[in-house]
Amino acid sequence: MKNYAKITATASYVPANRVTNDQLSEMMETSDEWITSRTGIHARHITTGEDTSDLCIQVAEKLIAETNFPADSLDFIIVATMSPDYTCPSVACMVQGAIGATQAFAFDVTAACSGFVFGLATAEKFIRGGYQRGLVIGGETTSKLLDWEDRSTAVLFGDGAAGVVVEASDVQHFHRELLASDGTRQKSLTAGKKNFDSPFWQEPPTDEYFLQMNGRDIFDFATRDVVKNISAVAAEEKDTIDYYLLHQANERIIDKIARKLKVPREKFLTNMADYGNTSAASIPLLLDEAVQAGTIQLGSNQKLMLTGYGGGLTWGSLLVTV
Ligand code: B82
Repeated sequence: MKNYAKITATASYVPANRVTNDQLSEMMETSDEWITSRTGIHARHITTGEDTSDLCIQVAEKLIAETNFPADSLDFIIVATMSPDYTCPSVACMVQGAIGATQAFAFDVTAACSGFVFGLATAEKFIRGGYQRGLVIGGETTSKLLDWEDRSTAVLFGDGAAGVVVEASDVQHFHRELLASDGTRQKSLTAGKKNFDSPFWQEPPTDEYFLQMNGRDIFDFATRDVVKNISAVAAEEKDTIDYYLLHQANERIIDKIARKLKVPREKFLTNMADYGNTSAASIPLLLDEAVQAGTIQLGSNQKLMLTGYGGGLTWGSLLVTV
């Protein structure tokens, strides 16, 4: 029976405008040395006119071109984002309309930097339930959520989108998953608060529209809770996993997680040097880059750990073969 899920294609798209640490140092009190030593980030792409839907549409078009199937053969489109163009319509519906995926249902997933993993886990359930083919895309224009006067956050994030095609297969490729959330730690990473200004309730203005994070708290979260999560999903397969693809927030997080798991650092792919933290886009961007480079080959049966962690708090891992 053909209802296991399988990743059959990857694609990505980032805005052309590449902003280096040196360029940021001209705009605010920071330096390449400061950013590089603390984060491992050298540059990021920042949109100059494309919104999240525009990035995601580019990714969807590439995925369709790559796989040679008609857009109307898609059963669903899931977009993971915390920086949608609108609250309504969803970015996923904007993609659906743009590419003519007339038979697909479409919706967004909001789980911050875990969004792609949560979306992919959701897609897997749809395939298990009988749907044949869908897109899962992570896309962000976080630059619109940043306080560009705040050097502690403005240097960390980048814009971009990337995604995968998920199709039905008669062979199992999704082996284990564990998703988690902790809303009691919701204030550790926040963005996008819109204050009420209705005839019935006027909230005092705050700066909570801008992304704010407690670096120490979420760093500890990433290196404690997330390590436990990866261990549980890897179980006795830890050493047979070819690559660990973690959310790309900060090189120091990856270093510490690798050390705590006692897994060679080389098994952890990274690309935040070139893209910064692209939130829900970071894992598919990393996956697509590795596929383009030939490090990961779809159809090769390589075993991958996909792990997201972010605001909410939210976190989770999927153990897949590709
Ligand atoms: S930090 O705590 O300020 N730090 C430790 C590495 C710098 C010396 C910091 C910085 Br800078 C950037 C990111 C983080 C961090 O912990 N990020 C996250 C942790 C968990 C979940 C998501 C993220 C994220 O940034 O997306 C810490």
